[in-house]
Amino acid sequence: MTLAVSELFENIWKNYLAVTPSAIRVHELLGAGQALINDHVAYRTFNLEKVGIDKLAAHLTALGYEAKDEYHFEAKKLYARHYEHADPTLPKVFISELLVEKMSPEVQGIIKNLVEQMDEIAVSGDDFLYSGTHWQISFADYQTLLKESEYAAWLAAWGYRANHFTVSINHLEGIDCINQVNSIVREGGFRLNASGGEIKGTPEVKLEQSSTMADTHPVKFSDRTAEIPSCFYEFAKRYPMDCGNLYTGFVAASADKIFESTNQD
Ligand code: OOG
Ligand code: NI
Repeated sequence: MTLAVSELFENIWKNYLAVTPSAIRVHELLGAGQALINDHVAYRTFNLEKVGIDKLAAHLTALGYEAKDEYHFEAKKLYARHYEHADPTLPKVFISELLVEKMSPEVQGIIKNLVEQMDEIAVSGDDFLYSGTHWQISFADYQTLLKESEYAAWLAAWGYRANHFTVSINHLEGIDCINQVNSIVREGGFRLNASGGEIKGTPEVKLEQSSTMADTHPVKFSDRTAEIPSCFYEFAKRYPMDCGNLYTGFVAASADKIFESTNQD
């Protein structure tokens, strides 16, 4: 039985809040108690057969989501696709995957070991998109991943949960531009991701984005507990295309910098 789409996102949201308490504060700052519309949520995975993008997307396509554009990230060794629903109030979903074969043999070995620990059936469970990790990893292996791919390390520690939610600036009452959003969030005590500048994208590419740096939260590794970056909040403003409809895709050059919102100091 598949969950109703609203129930699915409510569960994803609760699971995200459990490690991202800042999200409540972001809502207070921007929503003044009103419900906010989320432009998109994002997931990370490995491009291995058992857990590739299609496995995550199956939970969405079953609810009417459709695959749209794809994106390549050469330096970070990632591939991504985004999904949309016909109901424009439902968040788009951006799913990326690490090109495991492009990692060093040592990192490939660690990742394959993690995925081998997973029960095949977990991936098709109703709760998969808010199920977290399905493996044990030592702190030393986490550190090895971190040296080569921050993305791989984050995924190994946090697993299958929304990496971020994204406030749709277009839907905010009384706030129009991303500069305003950034000021409010900064004055609220948050640090913004400054990689490539606080604002990624321009009206010309039809999408402007910014994001907080991820909260930190304790993770239980197999041999110790450590406090590491968890999840963050993003802000997006979309601009109309020539036809008049808002652009609904993503911008690879901007996304490349948004990934860095889970970097450690
Ligand atoms: C995804 C980064 C890309 C966007 O909106 O461009 C992204 C991630 O950090 O997993 O979310
Ligand atoms: Ni995003």
